[in-house]
Amino acid sequence: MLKTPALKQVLAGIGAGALLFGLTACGGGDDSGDGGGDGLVVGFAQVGAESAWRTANSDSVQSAADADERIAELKFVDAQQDQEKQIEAVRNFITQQVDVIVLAPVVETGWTDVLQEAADAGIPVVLADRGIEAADEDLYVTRLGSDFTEEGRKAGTWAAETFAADADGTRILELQGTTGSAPANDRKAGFFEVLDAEGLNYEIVDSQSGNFTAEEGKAVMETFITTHGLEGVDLLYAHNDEMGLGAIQAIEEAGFTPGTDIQIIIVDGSKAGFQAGVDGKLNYIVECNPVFGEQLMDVVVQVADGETVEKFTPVEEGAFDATQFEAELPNRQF
Ligand code: GYE
Repeated sequence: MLKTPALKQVLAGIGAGALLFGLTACGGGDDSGDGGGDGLVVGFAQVGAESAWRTANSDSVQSAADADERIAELKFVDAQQDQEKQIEAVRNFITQQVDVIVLAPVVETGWTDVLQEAADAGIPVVLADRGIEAADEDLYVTRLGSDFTEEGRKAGTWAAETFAADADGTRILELQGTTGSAPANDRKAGFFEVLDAEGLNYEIVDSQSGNFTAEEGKAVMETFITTHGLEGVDLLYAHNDEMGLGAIQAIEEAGFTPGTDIQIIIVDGSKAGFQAGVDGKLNYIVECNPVFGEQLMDVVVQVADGETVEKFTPVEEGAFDATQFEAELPNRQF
């Protein structure tokens, strides 16, 4: 059977054809779940591969499933940041009667119908990473992931302290994540909540989505520079590393010095992000931790067993300023 980790790893290593053969040989089929005690079949509809964070998250989940004797198979779908593809993946998981569906929803809205279909089929849904709108809270069992609002607050706290003495007002550019995604909505809300609470005198010069990618982050930053110039702009708040790193390129290409001419905050904390910090090109990093695969497998098993779980389990995270970048860089896992 696929229960021994060693065999599963071998099967994973030699590809899908062999994996199908392995399942067939075990008497399971691609179309039948396995709730009978031989290990769980889990469907995972992942957002995409848009960032180092995401790649690390996919690796963490896949290797935790491979190593976990309680998991017979993880069916992994990369939805390329497209909600339609995710909905299709969830529908396929329902048809295949998987034991548990794990969904990292690309955006917060538009899930009611497909999640109701999963509920009607008796298949529990676990949200990993991103959340969905509160109105659909009954349609999933639990969410394991970051507290994005808290991440935004950490960024806001640093900005409010750093610019407290900025008498003529702090001029801010914002690169938002994917429009309608939980981390974009919540990182924005938490950030400005703190700036308002602290009474910072600020102005949002511009705020656009860079869709969490380096390419779009760079392109949007180029537009910001063309439209507004950078003179007198104090701060760039980028909702993830990739967009911040793309923006740094745009800033350099326009002849400015990132980290000095304009201060920069990023969220995630990849190796590349910390390296840019060590190089003096950015000023504050809010950590977002993607390495929760093992924790996720525990939750999946608890949910499959019908145990009561918390509605939300936050992943623990920190934040780092310039005095900490160098010491922290070797600790980064992605
Ligand atoms: O910050 C970003 C990725 O949902 C927390 O998605 C995740 C975010 C992460 O594209 O890099």
